Amino acid sequence: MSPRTLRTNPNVDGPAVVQEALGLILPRVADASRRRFLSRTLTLGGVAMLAGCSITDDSHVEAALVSISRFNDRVQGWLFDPTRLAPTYPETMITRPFPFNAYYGEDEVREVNSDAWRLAITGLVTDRHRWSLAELRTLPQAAQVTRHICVEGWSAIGKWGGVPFGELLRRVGADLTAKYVDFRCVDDYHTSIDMATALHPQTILALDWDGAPLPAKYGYPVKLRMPTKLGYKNPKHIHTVVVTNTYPGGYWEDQGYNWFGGS
Ligand SMILES: Nc1nc2c(c(=O)[nH]1)N[C@H]1C(S)=C(S)[C@@H](COP(=O)(O)O)O[C@H]1N2
Ligand SMILES: [Mo]
Repeated sequence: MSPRTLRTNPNVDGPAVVQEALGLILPRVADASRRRFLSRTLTLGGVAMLAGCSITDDSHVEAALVSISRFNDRVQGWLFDPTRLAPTYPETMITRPFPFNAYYGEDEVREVNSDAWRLAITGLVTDRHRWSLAELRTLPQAAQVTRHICVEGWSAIGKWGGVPFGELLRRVGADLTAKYVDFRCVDDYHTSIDMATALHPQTILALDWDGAPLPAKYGYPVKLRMPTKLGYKNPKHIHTVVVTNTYPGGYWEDQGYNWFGGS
């Protein structure tokens, strides 16, 4: 299936076409969370691509959806302005208590022993030194009060503090022209981001929540905080960072969530 140029026809009601297409496609998608995801993300361009497929063939529809999502990643990457800042809020607006979320319940939150923990930064970097929490605390720190948006339908304002991530990448001699930064977590969660977002001034390796060390449930010892991306792109309990040109995917991304995940 090849992407095609979409010319909009003034005689066609775009949103109605999307609605009609969804009515045909959604009943064929077995999984409820994928149905919800599709109904939020399918656009007229997506429908135009699907129109080239036989919607009675599941694998054909699946392939079309994956290619729409990849196309969407490229558009978001292209539209992303590396200097534009996400909104910040006064501390009085911090959501208390701040919600917890993970692919498991709060009773299964991982307890990490920070004496044994080290942060490995590997792949396309010159310094493969493994960082202790104390060493990360000696680096310049920044704080932000920003909004976290989860695709499950909630958002909350929090205050995170830590090391500007671009600063850390520069210190380890990372190849800043590499395409991806991959994050592996103590709970086996995994996600990855584009280099432009890794270097964004509001992307921080957070050590603190609300002025104190990150509580276990919010990702102790470190999480990556990016107000320019949706919640699932913000990994908690990180143990390894990999700078790479090989597409790394992620826990939710491999199940159909959009990879760029901008907010
Ligand atoms: N290691 C890890 N990081 C994760 C997740 C997870 O399950 N494991 N869930 C993601 C999702 S979907 C959300 S919304 C946020 C929730 O972060 P919070 O518990 O600080 O609100 O963490 C993200 N990072
Ligand atoms: Mo989320």
